[in-house]
Amino acid sequence: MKTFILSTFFLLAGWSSAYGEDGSQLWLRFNSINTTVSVTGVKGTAMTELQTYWQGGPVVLKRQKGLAKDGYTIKSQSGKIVIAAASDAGLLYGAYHLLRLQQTGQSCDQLDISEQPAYDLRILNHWDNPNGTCERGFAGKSIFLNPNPERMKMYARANASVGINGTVLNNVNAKPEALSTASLEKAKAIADQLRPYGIRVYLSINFASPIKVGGLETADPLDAKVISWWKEKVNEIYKLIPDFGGFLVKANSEGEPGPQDFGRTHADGANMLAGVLKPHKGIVMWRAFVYAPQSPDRANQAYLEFMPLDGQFADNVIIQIKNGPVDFQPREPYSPLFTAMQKTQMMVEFQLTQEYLGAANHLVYLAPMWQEFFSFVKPGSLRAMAGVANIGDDTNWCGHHFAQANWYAFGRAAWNPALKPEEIADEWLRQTFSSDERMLGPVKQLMLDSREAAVSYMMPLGIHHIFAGGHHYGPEPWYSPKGLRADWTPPYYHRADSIGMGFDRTLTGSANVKQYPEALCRLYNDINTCPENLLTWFHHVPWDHKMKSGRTFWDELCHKYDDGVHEARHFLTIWDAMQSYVDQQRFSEVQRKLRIQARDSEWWRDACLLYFQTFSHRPIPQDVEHPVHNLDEMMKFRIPISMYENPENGYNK
Ligand code: GCV
Repeated sequence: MKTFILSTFFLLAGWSSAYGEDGSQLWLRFNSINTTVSVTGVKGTAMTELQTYWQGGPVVLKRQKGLAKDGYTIKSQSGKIVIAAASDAGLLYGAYHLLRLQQTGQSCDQLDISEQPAYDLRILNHWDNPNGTCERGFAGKSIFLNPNPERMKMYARANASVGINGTVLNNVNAKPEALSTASLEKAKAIADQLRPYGIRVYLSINFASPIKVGGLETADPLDAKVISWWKEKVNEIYKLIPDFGGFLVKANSEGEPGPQDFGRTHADGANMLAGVLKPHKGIVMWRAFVYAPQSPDRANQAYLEFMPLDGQFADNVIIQIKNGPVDFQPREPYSPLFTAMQKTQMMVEFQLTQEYLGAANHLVYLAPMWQEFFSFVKPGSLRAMAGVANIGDDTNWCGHHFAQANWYAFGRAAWNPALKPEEIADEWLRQTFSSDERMLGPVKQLMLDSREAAVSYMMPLGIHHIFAGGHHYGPEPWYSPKGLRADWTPPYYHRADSIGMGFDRTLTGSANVKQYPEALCRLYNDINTCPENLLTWFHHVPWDHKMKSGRTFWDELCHKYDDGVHEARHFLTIWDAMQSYVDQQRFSEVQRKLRIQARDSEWWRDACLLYFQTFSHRPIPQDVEHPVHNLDEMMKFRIPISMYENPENGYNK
């Protein structure tokens, strides 16, 4: 009785700000009171979740043919709530929808909901290594290293609650041993834990596995022995994991092996694997993240390699393309392959882990960036959505409490890319923190502004890839060690000189603009019509170029960096005022991170402005806060973050 009264108290009062929370419950902070509410109909995970967490009226779960795969309806009928779906997964998504309504405080009286996902495949990509490190991971070790059943269950519930239905367990820089029998047995154990939540597992494979694991002399995709090795391997996988999803492949990219090593094309490689997976209904997600040291413009490379193959891929191959043509930068134009390829199935790869956005130290809500992408690329032109996971074994899963929002938003956007970033942020905040309007309004705004602020203090006006070598955390626009390939150094991208800065990708430059549809090509090609937020992406912009604000380019650059710093400081001020609406533990942990973010933003501004000033030879405008550091100080500064220095990761770019 006492327990019931206490939990009812918390339910009514919300979580008291006096109580600490560690973030381990993510957005699923239900009070499990095992109510006596009747949940009848189809037995399974949907029923269990509702029996444990639903506190409203009676619910009936029923199967209904004719509804879309994974789709569901929720209707109020004669005093009951009826959830109908064609599959167990659909019922589960319906159950979580209902729980979301409960947790966000919405009325569940007159329900008439009908939902179906935009994409069948909504997949997380873990860049987890067999030794437990996570490439570009900032939230501890891999959750798959020693899978803890409770944690796995929470992981599965969290994914299913936002509609994520697939997970690639290992890094795209795949170790051959990912296909050893021992690893496959481990993958089977994880698959068994995730299956009740409608989640399939996939594996990244190393293209040279027939050599490295199978002892063959070649991995030529057209070699009969190689094909039969893959067949046997795939049979072994499906014996262990009958609903195995398929392979994710990084081939001929950043030193990974691939079909080109044997004089074959991406299509030859992808189709061979697709052929062996096909009888099992498996798929191949073949990445288009390719670039070459000799290429005069890295942004051109994927198009050059993949366009000639348009229409040549098997029907169970999907080409997985990063949202931008270079590499998950704070702002990039969309990858032109998305509008160019017409006869090939494509999926977008977003990066949830903030490799280029302040790791787990900066609050950067990514849904606005994805919305921007979808304003250029029609959601219907894609088959699927993949997100590089930001999940690790940290108590709060993602390193930063607000990074959980990116995991959440990814699932919601993969279900419905038309959802607005503010709707998703609202839902997430209500479930994760509170529905108190005094917190909701300001913090939602902070989230919505956060990506643009990060662009301003890191790389405004189209600047890109001026990150510190290797770890990609801070600024190092000067980084250019002797002998390192040029496209792994910032000067390759910013090209600052006495005239101006930026990469000339116009028709008279690298002609990258030509890879875009004609109207965009024209728009981007002309310095006077090119959107200013992509100006130095497409143009070498003279320091005195007149901007829309009336300022010179140099002055605008100074203002942008400085605006970013002020915004980062403002985020801290907003959060500081939230103490009474948020539990103490998460309040302090977020506050500490926001302080780091504000300090880092100064570091970015000072390092970049002082460095670019050595080319512009112009003064920093009077109305801009002047750098508090010196350039040589900045150039000597190295951040000792051990996780970045892990030799296992072998970063040199
Ligand atoms: C998994 C970038 C990252 C690499 C990553 C690569 C990729 O280059 O820095 O860590 O490797 O992208 O997406 O394959």
